[in-house]
Amino acid sequence: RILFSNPNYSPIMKNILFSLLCCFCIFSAHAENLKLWYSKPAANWSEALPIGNAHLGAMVFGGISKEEIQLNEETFWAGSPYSNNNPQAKAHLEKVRQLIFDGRYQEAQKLLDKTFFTPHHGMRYLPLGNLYLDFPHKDSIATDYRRELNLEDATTTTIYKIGQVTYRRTVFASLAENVIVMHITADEKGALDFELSCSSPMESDVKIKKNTLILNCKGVEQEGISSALNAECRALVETDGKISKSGKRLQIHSASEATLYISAATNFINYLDISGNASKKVASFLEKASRIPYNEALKRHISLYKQQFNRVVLSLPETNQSTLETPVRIQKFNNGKDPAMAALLFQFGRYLLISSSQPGSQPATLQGKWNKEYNAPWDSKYTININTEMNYWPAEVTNLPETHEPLFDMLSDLSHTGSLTAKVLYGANGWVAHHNTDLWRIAAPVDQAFYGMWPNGGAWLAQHLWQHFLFTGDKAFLKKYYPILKGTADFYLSFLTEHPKYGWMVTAPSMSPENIPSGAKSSITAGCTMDNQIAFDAISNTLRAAILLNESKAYQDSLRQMLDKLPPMQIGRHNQLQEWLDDLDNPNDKHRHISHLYGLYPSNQITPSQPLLFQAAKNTLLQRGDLATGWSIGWKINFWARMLDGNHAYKIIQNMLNLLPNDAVQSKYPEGRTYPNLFDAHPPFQIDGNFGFTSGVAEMLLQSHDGAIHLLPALPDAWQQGSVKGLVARGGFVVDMTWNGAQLEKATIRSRIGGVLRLRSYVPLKGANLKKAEGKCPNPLYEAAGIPSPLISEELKSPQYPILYHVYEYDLQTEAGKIYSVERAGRPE
Ligand code: FUC
Repeated sequence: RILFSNPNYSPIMKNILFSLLCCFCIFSAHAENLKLWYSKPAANWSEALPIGNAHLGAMVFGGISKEEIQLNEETFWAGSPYSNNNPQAKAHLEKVRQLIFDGRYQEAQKLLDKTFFTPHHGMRYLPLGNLYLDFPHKDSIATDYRRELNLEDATTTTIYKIGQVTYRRTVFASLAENVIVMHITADEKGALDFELSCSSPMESDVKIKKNTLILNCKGVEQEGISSALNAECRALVETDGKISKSGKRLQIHSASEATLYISAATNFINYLDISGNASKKVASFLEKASRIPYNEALKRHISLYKQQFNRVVLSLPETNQSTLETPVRIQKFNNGKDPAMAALLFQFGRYLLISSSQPGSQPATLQGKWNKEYNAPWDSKYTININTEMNYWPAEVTNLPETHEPLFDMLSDLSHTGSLTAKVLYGANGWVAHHNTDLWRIAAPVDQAFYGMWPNGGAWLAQHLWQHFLFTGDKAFLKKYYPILKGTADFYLSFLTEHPKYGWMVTAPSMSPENIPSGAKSSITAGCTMDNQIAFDAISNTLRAAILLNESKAYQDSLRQMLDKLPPMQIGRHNQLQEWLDDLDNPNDKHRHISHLYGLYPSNQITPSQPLLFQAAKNTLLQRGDLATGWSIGWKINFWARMLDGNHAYKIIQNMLNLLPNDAVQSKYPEGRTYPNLFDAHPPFQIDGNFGFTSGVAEMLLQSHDGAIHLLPALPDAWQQGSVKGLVARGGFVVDMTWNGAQLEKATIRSRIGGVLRLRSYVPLKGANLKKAEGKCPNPLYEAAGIPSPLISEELKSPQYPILYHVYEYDLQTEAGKIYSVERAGRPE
């Protein structure tokens, strides 16, 4: 402190001293840096700690006299198999299009509401119930209390003392068996007594069978779709003490330790089949799991978890502030003295992805797998006009490709339901999904035309298939999923219609999610920019896949012809990227959706190789501002990373790491975007913001969408020193990097599948066999999108933009499985 407050030191000197201090701290504090910790039990859900194994989710409160565990089971949803296609739609399609092209948007919207929608707007994800453990302790006499969530082993621990006795509870959701395991110990023989009980917000019934508590819950009807799911949750107790029963409670006395095995199931088998048996399933999970002794169960869980989690390590400088308890770290983040906090939040996103999405599970919903509400916000379903896609942005780049699989399974279901929707609503080929779906894989629009008349959700989601291929080069995967990708292109080939004024082929009816043009009363439109960009990706990526898989030339030609007829991007009179075909943007619009920048991120249609477009996208970003809902802030981190502006991305990170203690005090914390448990606040809690944050940080460190693997493309000044291991680039390159003075020092790259590695860097590099890059991108897995030049509004004539940045580029021929190293060869010119 003396050094920092010394007026004799210049700011540069202070910076150097701070950096040195940070360097020292990286090594001294590492063991603690991946823990969320608290000195008090959770007073509410936003302070409780999430655990999950993708099928089961739980929030652990860590109470002293009363422990609470709030539970979810991923297939417990309202309703039953159904679809929401309105058979009247197709007969009105021509009329709707005519109204749109005549500029009679409100009339079009009314007609759409009447003929394209049904009373069914998606079913909701349900809570299961709460498990309570009542201990004969008084909160007030407990000492040495601490609870934590350790991201390194995916366990939560609560520890405290009553008198001389230390009580410890460890809870984890096993990735090995489908159970949540809770282990409770007292370090004095026989000092552990508690009562176990449960409740549910659902219509439910509790029974006790020997050492097992059984909760049966009924699902609910919604919007006229009858309920067909029931859930059963069981908690089985193993202990060295005695167990007795008192009404609907299990009593455990005179124990030194107890292990609870908790599991749940429903009768859901798949979106068409609900003939399962919840009791049988849960009984078999417990039968298997309870035979495994606690220590062995813990070992198996940790080993599976580490196989995924340990693939990426991000080290940012630790300081004294990094040792403070988590809510205080959030509160103080903006003083700039805790760089490691950003690394914790980055890894928390990876932890949440592992815990909410695994092969064979459902995809993560708006709340991941964690919902306590009887009526969840937005039904906690799948909003596919941004939110579900954002959930999976970190999957490939942060080296967790298996977590992506549930999304691929959902795409496979949607390609079936969506092909009926395409036929019934539009008489179109291929398949379509609109802006929401749910457990039952509905594909027709929901809510109202104003929000939901958007036929591009399926095509956007399907780009995740193509992206998985680019990251892995896995041709067998591409072949398997090609029909789904192709189905989105086929939809556009038959659905797009010629715009009478412009002659381009456009989506109609549609809207730019969930925004309206300045002064308009209806959102309904034709061919808005995001639609054109998604159609471009669906068609051009299908074309690239078709070429690789030797599909017929005639089909390839039909795709090429359609690409030529899509509207180009346009730069409008405020120097912005136009959101609509006409120049209707309001430069003061702060809307959370910046849909037309889909082309900047996640797509690669707007890059520095198109400087006019790149600058127009930047102007749009500046006009929209830096504040927003949680997920929109998450998106903006990715946008600024793609803008190659690390300091601006960091500014957005600061807006994210702003404490909201809980939803009840929202009005006092209008800018609060992170709860004490690090869940992201829309508000309310929505998990996409967490995932957007994680992918945003990855995007600041590594990019691979624009003709090269760009090392440290958007490093902020705030991260002077650091290192990262295990990020993945397209082309199957696993990248480790260290940096100093906010510049790359060294990179080590493992090639998973061989191929040419084109490296891009702001500093000159040296390394064995490194050659100066020449010619066009040598590796199709990370080549640029190749889009037509933008149109520029009359008012703007031809804006001049400066050269953006200087880079060095090198090529390196790689072999599968080999490791290559490069290092800084001097200062940039
Ligand atoms: C979209 C967003 C909202 C919210 C909801 C779940 O409709 O516009 O902000 O995230 O999804």
